[in-house]
Order: sequence, then structure tokens, then C-alpha cells
Amino acid sequence: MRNTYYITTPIYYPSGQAHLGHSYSTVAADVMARYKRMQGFDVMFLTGTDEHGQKIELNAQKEGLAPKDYIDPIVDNFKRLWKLLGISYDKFIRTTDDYHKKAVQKIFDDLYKKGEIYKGKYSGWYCTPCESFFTDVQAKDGKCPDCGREVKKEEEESYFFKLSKYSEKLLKLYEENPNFIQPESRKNEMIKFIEDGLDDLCVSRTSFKWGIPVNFDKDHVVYVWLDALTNYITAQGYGSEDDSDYKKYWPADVHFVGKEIVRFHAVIWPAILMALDLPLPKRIFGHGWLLFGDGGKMSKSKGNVIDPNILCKRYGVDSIRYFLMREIPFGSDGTFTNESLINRINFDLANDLGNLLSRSVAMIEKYFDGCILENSEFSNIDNDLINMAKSLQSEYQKHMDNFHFSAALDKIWLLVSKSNKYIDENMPWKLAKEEESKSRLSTVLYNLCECLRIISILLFPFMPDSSKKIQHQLGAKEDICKWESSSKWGMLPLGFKVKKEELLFPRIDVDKEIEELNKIIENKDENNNDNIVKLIDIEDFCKVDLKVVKIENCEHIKKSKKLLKLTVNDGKNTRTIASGISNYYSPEQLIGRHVVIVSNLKPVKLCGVESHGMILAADCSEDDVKVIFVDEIPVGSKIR
Ligand code: ME8
Repeated sequence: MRNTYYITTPIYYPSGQAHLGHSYSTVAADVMARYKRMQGFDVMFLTGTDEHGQKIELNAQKEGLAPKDYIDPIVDNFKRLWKLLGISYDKFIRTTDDYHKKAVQKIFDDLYKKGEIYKGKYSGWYCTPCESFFTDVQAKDGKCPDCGREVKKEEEESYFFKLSKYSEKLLKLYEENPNFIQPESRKNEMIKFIEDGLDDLCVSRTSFKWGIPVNFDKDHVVYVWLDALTNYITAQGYGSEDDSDYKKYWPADVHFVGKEIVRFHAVIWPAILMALDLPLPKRIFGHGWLLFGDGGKMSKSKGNVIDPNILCKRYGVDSIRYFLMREIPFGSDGTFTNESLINRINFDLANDLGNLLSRSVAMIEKYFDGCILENSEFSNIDNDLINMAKSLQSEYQKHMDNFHFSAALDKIWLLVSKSNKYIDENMPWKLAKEEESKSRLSTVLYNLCECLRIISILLFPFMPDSSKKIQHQLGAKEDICKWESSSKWGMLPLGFKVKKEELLFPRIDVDKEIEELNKIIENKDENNNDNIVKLIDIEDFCKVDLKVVKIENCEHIKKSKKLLKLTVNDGKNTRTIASGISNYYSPEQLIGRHVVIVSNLKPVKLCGVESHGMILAADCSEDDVKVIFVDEIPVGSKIR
């Protein structure tokens, strides 16, 4: 049986669009998942969306939408962004999925039956954006200690989870498993948090409806964090009929989370699992934040373009993935600026890596018609390079296994720089001038290709497309581009054929680019949002004549499976309308009802019936349509 590796990201709130911060955690998890797959692990990589709670309910209300209608397009955008960024997740959980809801209800029931949950009354402070409860002491000055926004006083009947009784067990867990919380600084914060005293946790709400109902007390919905945290096991089938993936993959090897939610993952989540007598995840890694202020550094730019869609379009997906993982040590905070991104692309990618590849391949094409047939003339100065290349895999692995992504990339770049220096030292253009140096020239270029092959393998988790492109240009076949071959020298068989293709990372003209970015910033509303519905003027709306009518008669149209023929009256006139709702309503359900029609549509003929208008109905889902009934509104009323 293969070793398994289970990695998760937080499940994100679809209360706003997916942004670069979400991309940061998700790219990191993707890098780790690809790295482990490359090593032969059977990987389960889970991400998803956390769709219940008061914040989503309120946002949907503001938009005049049902919560599910509000979140569906946002969730689609998350998925679209993950596709764009090359995120290779194995499962995507939505907490509104039926199997999850049932499993959460079962978990809540089990905890209740075990005496881990009891009914009481909550009185305290609530931060809706963080979906988090606070005591008087924690919420000093009426502000959330996590995000600084205003908290609200809440008083409601609630169920409580006996979190307080787990203090000792949690402290013991951290002590016995020193790597359970990483980095170390986050562990110390958690120890302090527990030592300050844990209260029992309110795990149900009654003051709003958008959540999973408690099975045995339907006035209550499950607290969104209990609902969300359990995703890590329900997604694998825990609490469902088929729990084979749960048995195979749980416990998770690591939960990647932002530092602000380590508390939920390192305190509440293990306590819930302890209460359920289930195994605990092996590690919680609380990474730092990507900050978007300009840090006073930018002279020419008018802000930052941080929309990942725009950034990927302008600079390429791999450059963004590289930047996110290289610029800031995982675990620390760091500032994102367009200038730092452009500099990384120009220096690390275009100058260092891109140049190394294009120079090496171009010289082989120029001096050897693209084909190296000999590599026997070694010199002592090759040893340094070869040794560095051969030991890169183990150095890289040490960092990757500790989630030190930036350090792993640093190691790769040491070999990139060394290779570039090797070109300068050996001056192939000089060797090419002497016939008797051709053999040495061939060896030098072979060595460069071997370095590039090793670099491309280790780069794969970070820059999957570029890694494949490098291998393609080198003419390196798949069997010598595997993890195992990244510690071996001399894998490229003599006679391999290189092929120069377009530049992997074109250099960016910084001044011109900043000017372009400034234009995007100035026209933010027009350019920055692909997802906003195009706005219309009030004049456009006034052109539509909406009226209340009564359905006087209704029958099926023989030639059509979908259409009903309706006779409607607006108090003055009668007209015929053909409407595609026969899969959802029978004529009897409609006759006598008041509905809204668009009365000034141009008439059209549908299956032989001339239709004068359209009935308003809502597409609730793909297979559910609901007519908007307005029985209490008098016939003939105009709707504006
Ligand atoms: O907290 N820098 O969801 P959320 C780095 N639903 N990472 C960032 C970031 C930034 N500027 N902004 C966001 C929730 N993130 C809960 C999680 S899990 C059971 C439930 C990342 O949409 C980071 O991983 O607020 C952070 O923890 C997460 O997005 C918060 O996402």
C-alpha cells in the first residue's frame, strides 16, 4: 500500500470574491500536494467553501437574494480561480452539500448523547465578520480582538460544547507533540490562550436561520465554526455511508491555515475530535499574512493591482505562484507590492532562470545543431557544480518537509546562479572558436543541461507549466524527470535534442508596466471586476412595462412538452401568453392566481400560439422554477 498524505486549506467564506490572500494558502497547499505526489505519496488535497453563518445571511439580504443564490456564483469564481492557478485539489467541499449537512447533524447528535453538549443561555459579544464569540474581557471597548471591528451584544438560548474541560488535555497534546502547532510562535500563543482560561463554547444559534438545523431542536442552527471544522472529516465520508476515504486518509497530515484561525484549529478542533474519540490531525501550520499596504515604498505606483485574475493574465500563472512562495517565508507576514513582483520576475525568472535556459539551448543549437553527442572532457571546475546539483534534492527536501518553501526555492536558485557563473567562467563562445576545444564545449553544455533538468524537476511543485516547458526545450523525456532522478547525474542520454522555444519569462519594462498598472487602478470599476453584472440606466428599466394580471384560464399546448397557454386579464383586456412552466405547474395550480407579466414584449408565435407577454418566474435551481405569485396585489397594478 502506498503512503497517504492528507493536506487541507481553510474552507473560505464565499462572502466576497476569492482574492490573493486566499490564493496564497491555496497555492502553498498545492505546492505541498504536488511535492508529495511527485515523491509517490497517495495524496488527498482538500479545499472548499464555508457557506453558512450570519455574515453570509446578512450579505445575501443586502443583495436581496436567498443565501444560496448569493453564494453560488461566488463559489463558481473560487473554482474558476483555482483552475486558473493550476490548483490540483482532489476534493472541493461546500458546506451546503447534503452529505456534509447530514454528517454535521450526526456529529452534533453524538456529542449531545455523549454529554459533551448541554443547553444554556449565551450572553456575550459576537463579531459577525469573524463569526466569533468573545467575553467582556476579550472584547475590550466593544471591539473584536481579532479584526478590530465592532462586536455586538448577543443573548440567546444556545447549546454549549464543554470546551473548558479539555484545557489540560490540549496542553498535554502540545507538550507530547512539539510539532502539532507550527511555527513555534503560534504554539506559544495557544498555550497562553488556554492558560488564560477556556470557556465552554456556544455551538448553536437561534437568532438567524442560515445554518444546519440541530436535528433534535430545529429552532437552533449549528454554530458555523463547528459546521466548518468538521469539513475535514465529512469531506472524506465520515458520518456518511461510504467512509472509505475517511478510513484511508484521516488523520490529516497537515491543516494549512492563516494565523488568525489557528485558535479554532489548534484548540476547538482537537477538543471536538477528543470528545468524539477520533484521531487528531498531525499538524496545524499557521502561515502569515500577505499585507497589501504600500509600506511607503512606492514612488511611481498609485496603489496595487492585487486581483489574481489580472495578475495571472499579465505575468503568467507560474510567475505568481513563484512570487507567492518565494517572497515571504511561509509563517511570516510580508507586504505585496506590484514592484516587488515585477522585480522578482525580472531578476529571478527572466535574468537568472530564463536566461540560463535560453543561453544553454541557443548555444547547443548554434554549435552542435541542437544535439550533444559527447560529454567526456571533464575538468576539475565541474566538480563543484556537479556536487551542488547532486546534493540539491536532499537540501530541498529538508526545507520542503518543514514547509520552508522560500528556503527550498533559495536552494534551487543557488544552483541557477552557480550554473550562470559556470557559463561565464567557461566562456563557451571562446571554446567554440577552437576546433580542439569542441569536446570540452560539448561537456560544458551537457553539464548545463543536466543542471537545468534537475532544477526543472524540483521546480515542478511551484511552477508546473514552466517545469514541463524547460524539460521540453531540453528534450528530456519523462522517465528522467522524476523525483528519483533529481539526485542523479548524467541521466540525459547522449544524442538528446534540444529545441529553443519562446522565452519562458519575458523581461518587463518596469516604468511602462507601472504606468499601465496605474491606468488599471484609475479605471478600477471598469476593469477590476469581471463579475459585476452590467449596469443599466433607469430609462432602460422604465421601458419595461410590468403589470399584475389574473390567470383566467390555462391549458397544455399539444405540440409542446414545456409550454402552457394562459389567458390573463389585467382588469381591462384579456391576452394570451405562452409560458414554459408546464414541468413545474399544472393548469389547476395556476387558474385564479395573480402574477406579474412583462406586458410590452413584442408578440411571438410559440408552437402555434401567439404569445403577448411574459410571466415573471424565478430559476431557483437547474430543475426548479417558481412563478412569482402576488395574489394580494390588485389586478391591473403597475410595478415600478
Ligand atoms: O476564516 N494573507 O474563511 P476566510 C494570507 N471560513 N492568507 C490569507 C489572507 C491574507 N491577506 N487573507 C485570507 C475563514 N487568507 C473560515 C475558515 S476553516 C474550517 C474555516 C487565507 O474566507 C488564510 O488562509 O476568512 C486565512 O486563514 C483564510 O484565507 C481565511 O479565509
